[in-house]
Formats: sequence, structure tokens, C-alpha cells
Amino acid sequence: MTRLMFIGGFLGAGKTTLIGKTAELFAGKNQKVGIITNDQASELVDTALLRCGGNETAEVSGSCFCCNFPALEAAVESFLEKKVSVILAEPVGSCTDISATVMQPSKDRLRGKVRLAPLSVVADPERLAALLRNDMAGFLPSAVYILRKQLEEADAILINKKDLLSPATMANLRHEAAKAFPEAKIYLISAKTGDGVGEWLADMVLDGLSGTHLAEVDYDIYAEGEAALGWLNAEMKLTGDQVQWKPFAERYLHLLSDTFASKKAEIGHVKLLLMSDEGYLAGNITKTGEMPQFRGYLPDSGIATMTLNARVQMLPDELQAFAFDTLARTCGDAVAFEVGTSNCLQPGRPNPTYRYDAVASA
Ligand SMILES: Nc1nc2c(ncn2[C@@H]2O[C@H](COP(=O)(O)OP(=O)(O)OP(=O)(O)O)[C@@H](O)[C@H]2O)c(=O)[nH]1
Ligand SMILES: [Mg+2]
Repeated sequence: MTRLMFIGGFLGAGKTTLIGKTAELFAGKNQKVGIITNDQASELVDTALLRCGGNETAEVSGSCFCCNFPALEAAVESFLEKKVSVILAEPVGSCTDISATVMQPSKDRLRGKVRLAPLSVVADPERLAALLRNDMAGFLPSAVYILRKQLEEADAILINKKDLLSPATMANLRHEAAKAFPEAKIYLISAKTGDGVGEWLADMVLDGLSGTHLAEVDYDIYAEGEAALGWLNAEMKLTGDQVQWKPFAERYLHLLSDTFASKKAEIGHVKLLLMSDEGYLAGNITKTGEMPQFRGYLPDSGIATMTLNARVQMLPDELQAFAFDTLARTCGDAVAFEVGTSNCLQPGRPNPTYRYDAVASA
């Protein structure tokens, strides 16, 4: 039976990177994989990036999985028709209460069709350490609440980016996370290198451990936390004369990072994808003040499309204005940009299709 795996966690924790790595591992065993991405709006960097990696992808956009469960179900069904062995699904990084609103309904509504894997929640080690120290300065308490609830409801917590950690930091984080979130099994992984991913995957096939508990979630605080983050999804065409795209993207992300830092607007995740017929370049900043990280390669050329997704603690109109002003500064006279679509929003109050108040039988 097809396995359905939900891989959640806060913005920028490494969900998409882990999904890409996991898909690679399954594909290496000749297992067909389907990936479901999810966002409040269309034009997703994650979907485009996963497709660049050769993955078959379906998108639930315009609403999160919990608030549009029928769309999630339809995406699962479409992959079942294609006879995939595994479906990997990434909920929106600012969503929580996934156990009550996605895992439990999946047990009932997809019974006999899929084997549901444990709810895996990916955590950025720096953010996790800050949360455990009660020191997530920068984010409003209601946004921090979402991160805490995501970890509370997890069956498995994956402390990611272990390639950046010393052995002592790893041991300490594992110990502290186990104390704070005793209902979850803790893993240390690097989604980037694949270190530890095999060990976690081996446990994902164990039945009976999925959606084992619910977190108590106050929807007033949750809604306030979601609304604190402005959301911008935009796509544009860039043209110039043999533009060097890597320095261009570096300049843009550095300028954006400086702009948000000067406004004291905490970054959840800013990601961009530059594409042409000859390649792609993805750039990310997951925290205020962080150096941009890049993947992929895009040769110099006169034309490229850019998809930009930004989740930043500020009003969406302001976010859009900063993003475009900063782009104009980056382009100067050398590059022209034409906006195709741009959608900025403040996520509304979560209103789940189903919400269980008890764990459903497996
Ligand atoms: N060093 C290191 N960086 C990583 C690792 N996993 C992810 N990253 C980086 O973290 C950033 C965010 O990764 P994503 O996979 O896009 O994060 P996400 O959780 O899908 O983010 P959202 O979809 O915005 O919620 C990217 O720059 C990744 O390259 C890891 O294991 N090690
Ligand atoms: Mg992602």
C-alpha cells in the first residue's frame, strides 16, 4: 500500500530539502514518489525547485492542508491513480494542529488506501535552541507559540542541519529537546548531506506510531501568530545583457536582509528561484542577519524568470513594497524587471475542515 508521509516544521527548517533528499533515496530503490506542496498562495519556489530535481509534484495552494482537506485528499488520490509507492507532503511552515486536523482525518478518510507514517517535524537547530532557552527575540510570542505547538504534536522531531553543529551542541540539543517534548522520538539529521536520514526513514515504516497524540492549541493565539507574518509570492521576468545571475541574486538577498534588519522585521524565510532554459539558482535566507545560501547553477544570460516567496514579520503591503523597491535598486540600469504575478497576504484565521479532539484508531 502507498505510504503517506507528512513532513512539517517551521519556516526555513529544511522540509523541502528533506523531501528532495528522501525522494532521491526512494527513487534509488526504484520506488515511485509523489510530492504534495502547500501554500497560502500560488507561485511556489518549493514546487518549482522540486520539479527542477525531476520530482513529480502536486500543489495545494490558496489554503493550508488543514483548511482545505478535500484538496489534499484529491492530490493524494491523483497520486494513487498514478500508482506511486510513497507520497511526501509538506504542510505550510506556519501551520500547527496538524495532528488533529490532518493526521487524524487522514486515518479515517484515507483508510485502506494509504499507510500513514508518523508525523515528522523538522526543526532548525538555532531556532530550536532559542525556543528551549525561551529566547526567540524578534518573533512575536504568538508566532513562537506555533513553533512550540508543532514540536509538541510531533511523533518524530528531526533536528536538522547537523552538518553545522559540533558534537557537544548536538548532544545537548537532543537531550534538551527530549526533555521538553517527551512524546516525540528525536533524530539528528542533515537533510543537505543525507546524514541520519536513513535511520529516520527506517522508523517511518513502523506502523501504529502515526498521529499518536494531539497538542492543545488555542486558535486565538495561533491565528494571531499566523497573521503576524506577511506573505509575498511573486513571479517576474528579468532581462539584461549577459547578466551574471549569482552575484545579482547575492546582491538582492543581501539588500533584502539589510532592509528587513533595519526595519526590525524578523525573517521567517525569504527564498528565490532564478530559472532559464539552461539551469536554475535557488537562494534562501531563513533568519534575519543570516548569510544567503545558494543551490544550483544558472549560466550568464540575457533573460531569466524569478520566483520570490517571502514570509516576514511585517504587513504584507509593506513587504511587497520593500521587495520591489529593493529589486529596483538591485537591477539599477543593468537589468529590467517585469512583474507577472504578485500576491501579498496576511494568512487568515485557520478554519480546519476537520478537527479531531481525540486520537483516531490507526
Ligand atoms: N547546512 C544545512 N542547510 C540546510 C539543511 N537543510 C536545509 N538547509 C537550508 O535551509 C534553508 C531552508 O531550507 P528549505 O528546505 O527550503 O526549508 P523549508 O522548511 O522547506 O522552508 P519553508 O518551505 O519556507 O517553510 C535552505 O537554504 C537550505 O539549503 C541542512 O541539513 N544543512
Ligand atoms: Mg519548503
